[in-house]
Amino acid sequence: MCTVCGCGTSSVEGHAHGHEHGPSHSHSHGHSHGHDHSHDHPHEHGHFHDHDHGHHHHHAHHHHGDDMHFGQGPAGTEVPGMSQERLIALETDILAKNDRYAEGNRRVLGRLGAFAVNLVSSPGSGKTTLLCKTIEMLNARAGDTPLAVIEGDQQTANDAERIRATGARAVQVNTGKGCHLDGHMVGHAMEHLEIDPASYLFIENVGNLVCPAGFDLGEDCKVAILSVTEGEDKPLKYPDMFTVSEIALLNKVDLAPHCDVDLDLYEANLRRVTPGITVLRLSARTGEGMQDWLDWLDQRLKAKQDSVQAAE
Ligand SMILES: Nc1nc2c(ncn2[C@@H]2O[C@H](COP(=O)(O)OP(=O)(O)OP(=O)(O)O)[C@@H](O)[C@H]2O)c(=O)[nH]1
Ligand SMILES: [Mg+2]
Repeated sequence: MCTVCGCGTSSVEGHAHGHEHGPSHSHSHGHSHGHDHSHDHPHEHGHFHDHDHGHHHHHAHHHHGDDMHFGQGPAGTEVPGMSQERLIALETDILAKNDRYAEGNRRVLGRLGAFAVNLVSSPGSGKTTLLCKTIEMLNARAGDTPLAVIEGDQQTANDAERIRATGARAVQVNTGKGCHLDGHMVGHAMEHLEIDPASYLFIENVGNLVCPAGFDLGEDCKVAILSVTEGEDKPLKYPDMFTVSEIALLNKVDLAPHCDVDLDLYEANLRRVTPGITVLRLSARTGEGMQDWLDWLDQRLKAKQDSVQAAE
């Protein structure tokens, strides 16, 4: 299950591969076999019962006036039929496994001096468009930096095809019912791509403003993409994604004149959630503001290489 949303999709948990050692194993996945692995679900059991709100069972939600809060127990979420203690134990187990894979990925990237970003956003804010424009701009300049892309979506290879159309290498990871990429999936995708030294690895996460925040992939940083059409209140409503992101890209500024949006308020709301966050306003469509993003990437790649060299 996803321990962030409790949605019952299997994740790093229980996968029968048995490799606890991170992604350095060398079995050759063709990624066409649908990973139909079977495992024991720890369902305790998530049936939808008609509960009578008598509160004799262990529900942790609170009523404040007419409002209800389901995230106030120690686990920060509720799954029907599962105790808060059981939820915390499951989450700890799943995230510990995920973190082992993520650490393996981070070691591989560290050895290569490659800089990896995890692009997170709600569906349709412009992650793939931004990546295509970024790749075009990187390719257009002299001495272009090698790069590779991991595309995460529930279904279809559309986004990987859009990336490949730019000439870049990309692998599509379909998560099925899964609502986020995890460290294990990214480890497989990295093996498949054979990441170049001193390169960029762009990871486009599943469009979802909630669950990807909880899963480390071994990336150097998370980049949150928002678009002007989504509304200024999104950082306040979905804060987790912004507290784990180092930089927020406010995309589709070309549409701002057509939307009832206050860009200064958008930015202020981001800073209310994450005071130190870098915010760049840009349009992946027109290219406005894109150079600042490329400069940020270059700076971060250089800093990574300096730290790799210092460690040698
Ligand atoms: N006007 C305008 N449209 C944009 C911009 N960036 C993306 N779009 C459009 O927004 C829509 C969604 O863009 P995508 O790049 O597919 O968004 P995504 O975040 O990758 O979507 P998912 O992968 O489905 O989550 C497309 O119609 C894009 O053409 C922009 O800067 N300006
Ligand atoms: Mg996309």
